Amino acid sequence: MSAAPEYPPVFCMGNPLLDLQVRDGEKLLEKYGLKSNDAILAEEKHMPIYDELVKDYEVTYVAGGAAQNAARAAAYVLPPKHVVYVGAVGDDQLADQLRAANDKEGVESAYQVHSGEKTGACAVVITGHDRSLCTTLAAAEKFEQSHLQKPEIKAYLDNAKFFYIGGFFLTHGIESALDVAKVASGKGKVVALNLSAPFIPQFFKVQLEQLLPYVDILIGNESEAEAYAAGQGMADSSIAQIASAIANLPKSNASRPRLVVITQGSESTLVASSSASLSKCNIHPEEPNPKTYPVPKLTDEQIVDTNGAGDAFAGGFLAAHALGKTLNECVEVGHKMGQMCVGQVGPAFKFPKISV
Ligand code: 26A
Repeated sequence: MSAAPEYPPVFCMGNPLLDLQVRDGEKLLEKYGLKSNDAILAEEKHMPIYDELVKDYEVTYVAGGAAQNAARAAAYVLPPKHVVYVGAVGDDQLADQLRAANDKEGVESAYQVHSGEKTGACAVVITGHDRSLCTTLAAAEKFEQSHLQKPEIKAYLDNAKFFYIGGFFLTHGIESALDVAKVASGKGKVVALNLSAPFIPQFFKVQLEQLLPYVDILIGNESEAEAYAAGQGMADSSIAQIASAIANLPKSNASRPRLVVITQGSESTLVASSSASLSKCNIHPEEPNPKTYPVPKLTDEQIVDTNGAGDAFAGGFLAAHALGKTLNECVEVGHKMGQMCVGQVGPAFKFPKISV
C-alpha cells in the first residue's frame, strides 16, 4: 500500500454523531429509564436529556458515531489518506466539530449535508466502567442512496478495497448498505460489519439477514452475539457456538472465509472462521476454531471510560487487515486501539501518535 494513494483504500459508512458525555450519571439513568451499559435510539420521553445535560452537567463534547470512531481508529493505524467516511450531517457547529476531528485524525469526511437539519447527537452517560448511549439521529437518518451515486463518492467506492458498515446504519439505511456491500463483495473486496448494539440483531433482524451474505468480517461484542442468538432460537448457546453459527451462514463471495470476531470487554476475544486455511488473516487448520485471544489487563486507574472501545477495536482490526497483517496481529492491533481508547475521555486516541 503506497503512503499516499490517490483514493483511500478503506471506506466507512455510518451515522455521524457528536457525543455529549457526562460522568457520574446515575441519576440520569434512573430518571430516563436507561440501562447502565446499552445503546438505544431516543424516544419522545428521552428528548429532554440533551438540554438537561447541557444545563445541569459538565459536558465533554467529543466526536462520536460508532463507524466514524472506527474510521478514526483505522486512520490512526494507517498511513495518511487511507480512510474515507460517509454519512449525513446538518450544516451546523456539531458537523464542524466532527469534520475538524476527522481532519485532525486523518479521515476524509465525505458527508451528505442536509441544510436546515441538525447533526445527530448521542448522550453518553458514564457510570463506573459502563456507558449508556442515547441517540437522536436527526440528519444522520436522512442519508440518501443518491449520495452514493455522486461522481466523487462513486470514485471512493470504486477505488476502496475494504468496506466497513456500522450496524447502527441498518436502523434506516439498509438499501444504501446493500448497495455498497453487494458491489464490493461482487468484486471480491472485503466487507466488514459491526453488530453495534443488542437492539440491532433484535429489532433489525431482517435487515441484518439481508446484509450478512455479503459480509466477510462481522464484529460485535458478547451481548450483541447473545441478542442475535435469542432471535434465532439459540438462547442457550455459548458465544463460541453463536460465532461459529454466524460464520457458517450462507456467503455470497465463497472465495473468502467469513470471520466473526466477538469482543468481551476485558475478557478474551473470540474469532470464528467459516473455514480454516493457510491464508494470512485466518485461523490456521491446526488451531482451534473458534480461537480465543486473551486481552491484556488494565488496572482500574488506567480506565477513563469505555465509550467507543469496541469501535476502536474494530477500526484497529480492519486497518491491520488492510495492511496485510495476520489474524493474530489484527486482533492485537484491535486490542491496543481498544485499550488506548479506554484510557481517554470518549472515543479518542493518544496524540501525538504512538506506534501500535
Ligand atoms: C442509531 N444509533 C443508536 C447510533 C448510535 C451510535 N452511532 C451510530 N448510530 N448510538 C450510539 N452511537 C455511537 O456509539 C459510540 C460508542 O460505540 C456513539 O456516538 C458513541 O461514540
